[in-house]
Amino acid sequence: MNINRRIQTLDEFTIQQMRDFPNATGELSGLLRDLGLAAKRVNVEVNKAGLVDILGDDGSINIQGEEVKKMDVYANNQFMGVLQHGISCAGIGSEELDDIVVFDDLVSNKSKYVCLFDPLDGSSNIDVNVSIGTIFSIFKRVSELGKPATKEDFLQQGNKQVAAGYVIYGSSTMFVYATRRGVNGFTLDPSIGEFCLSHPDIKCPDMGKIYSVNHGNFFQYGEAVKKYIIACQKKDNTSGGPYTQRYIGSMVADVHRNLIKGGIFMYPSTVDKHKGKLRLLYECNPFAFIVEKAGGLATNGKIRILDIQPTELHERTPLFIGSKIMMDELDAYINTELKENK
Ligand code: AHM
Ligand code: MG
Repeated sequence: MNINRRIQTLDEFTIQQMRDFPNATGELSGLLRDLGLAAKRVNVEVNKAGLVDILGDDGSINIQGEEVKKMDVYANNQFMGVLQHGISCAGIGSEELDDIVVFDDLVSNKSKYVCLFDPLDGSSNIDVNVSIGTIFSIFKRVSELGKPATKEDFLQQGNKQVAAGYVIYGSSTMFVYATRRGVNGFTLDPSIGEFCLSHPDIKCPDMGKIYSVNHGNFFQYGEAVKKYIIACQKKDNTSGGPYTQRYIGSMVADVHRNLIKGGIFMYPSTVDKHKGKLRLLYECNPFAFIVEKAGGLATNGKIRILDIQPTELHERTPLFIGSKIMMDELDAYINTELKENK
């Protein structure tokens, strides 16, 4: 081990970034620090999931009509709790909660940021020891500072995000976040309990060999998507051979892998679900921001995810996201279908 090697923790990194902007107030660093703290607490419990009683369903049904796992509730409470007791967030929206929670106290009302999160995405995978994650999105408020945050603060286009990120609870635990200055990844060093900069300035390769989609839904997808999936399996595509199919069913793990290695992840609309499954505010917007900042693309098949004007907190959207050249290939199939249907 090289003992002279300088390790930079998440907190040191965000403070370092702040030093480049002498007018910065430190609120965003504070918010990221709070999120990092909640992530560490959730990580401890996720790692014990196979051992303790906390594992399993809590029996209730969330706003999306899905069964809630106990760990979802725990993670939601941790993220909401640290942000509420911190001084950098005016309110939150969570995939687990019906409505926004506005903190509405003297300190929080002065905070300029609001945060949306999916506290534990892919939680149906907890019971089988597959990686899961937390996804978050941070906006600057549009409402008046000094007053409570409003719904408009949360229903902003994704291109207004100030920062977005995710935590992956996997073979190691990582905290990855993006600002307009780029994407950086930090791996949790359990021996010191700190996220340490391990993946500076992440770039999504322009081309990859991985396509990720739920093949079980193949016959429910639109014609263009079906044709693209078939093309992914042919010998003569852009990479010069069939792509590799990888789909865990845990978006954080699937998109994280494709971000690092290059690839495309798709959750298209189906015959039954015209808007797909994934939520714009808690899953698609943050990942679209991260992947675009890393040089990739994200659309709903028609427009950029980041240009969608949300109208509801829990709205869903089809999602196509990943390496630029693979996204362009898909786009060509979608455009051909559009022309044929004119
Ligand atoms: P969740 O928010 O209820 O955990 O669902 C989201 C997850 C994503 O992580 C994953 O990509 C997707 O659902 C998988 O869905 P499917 O099983 O339909 O392919
Ligand atoms: Mg989710």
